[in-house]
Amino acid sequence: MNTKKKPLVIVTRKLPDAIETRMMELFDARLNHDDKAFTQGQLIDAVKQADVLVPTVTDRIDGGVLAHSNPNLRLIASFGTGVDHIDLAAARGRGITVTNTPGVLTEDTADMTMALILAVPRRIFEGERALREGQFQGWAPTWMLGKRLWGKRLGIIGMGRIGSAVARRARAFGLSIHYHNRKRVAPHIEQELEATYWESLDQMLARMDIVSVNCPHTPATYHLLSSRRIDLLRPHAYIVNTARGEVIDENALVRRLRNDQLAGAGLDVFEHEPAINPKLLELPNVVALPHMGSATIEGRLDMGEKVIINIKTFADGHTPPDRVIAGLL
Ligand code: 8YV
Repeated sequence: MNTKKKPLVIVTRKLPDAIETRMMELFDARLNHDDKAFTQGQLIDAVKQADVLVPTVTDRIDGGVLAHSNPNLRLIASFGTGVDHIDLAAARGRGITVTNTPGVLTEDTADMTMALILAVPRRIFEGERALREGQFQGWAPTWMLGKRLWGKRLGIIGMGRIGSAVARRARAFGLSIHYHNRKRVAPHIEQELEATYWESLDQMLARMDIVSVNCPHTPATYHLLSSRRIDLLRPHAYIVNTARGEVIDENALVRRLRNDQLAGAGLDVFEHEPAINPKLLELPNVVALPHMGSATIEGRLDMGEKVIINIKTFADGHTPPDRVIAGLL
């Protein structure tokens, strides 16, 4: 990156005004005022020019795009925590450092996870829809009966920051905490969360009442909830996913739900986002949200702040705080 002049920073989506204003003060920032997601062609144009690219989850920065990057593109400062939309190996190979915005989305995403854990078994959206459609004729003892949360087992897949934050909330709702993770977490965290570790995901799935997906999407977690594993869930179990759609074999999930072999699902993310399998939307026991787990104004400002700090630190010749990979050359 040329440190004499301000770096050319291309931002692919509209960010909060305060973030854009600060970016314009610090950098030669090229913003996307109308917020239309870039096409692959526009991404190629961007990497041909930028010193720094600021993409989001809606941009697919694959090897084909990166093959066009100009030699001054040294940093991809992604606005978001997940980096599955970026071909990290291709970036590293071209000497491009990649940063993300971890930590600042944790509590908001955990809140949304908890909201889905409540909403699906307690049929909150079904009740709301029924009321709006004029079906509420007065209270009845057997109407809109859901399932009690208190005393049930929650199985968390991925006990990182977000998984742990979900566990803390869920304990207050009387759920017992179970988890599967690549590595067992530190004993003091297990004690704090009164969490039971399952080395075998298969065994955990077969015993849970609610399963929450909180792991990143990586080659290792693609379809981690495969058709075979989804079949291990008991028919009264619920699935909640606020991580990435790709972690679940969505066709298999739809099949189980349609055959009444699963009690319900709360989904904030989808395998082919923004396309949603229309069969999912036909099911009353599915709550589908438009990837809004981290959508708070505070969260977006914190994310923007992190992006700025990562760019500024890098431009000043230091290691950015949220480095995912270092570009090697
Ligand atoms: C972000 C997310 O809003 O950070 C993530 O990984 O999934 C979202 O909540 C999005 O990624 C922004 O790029």
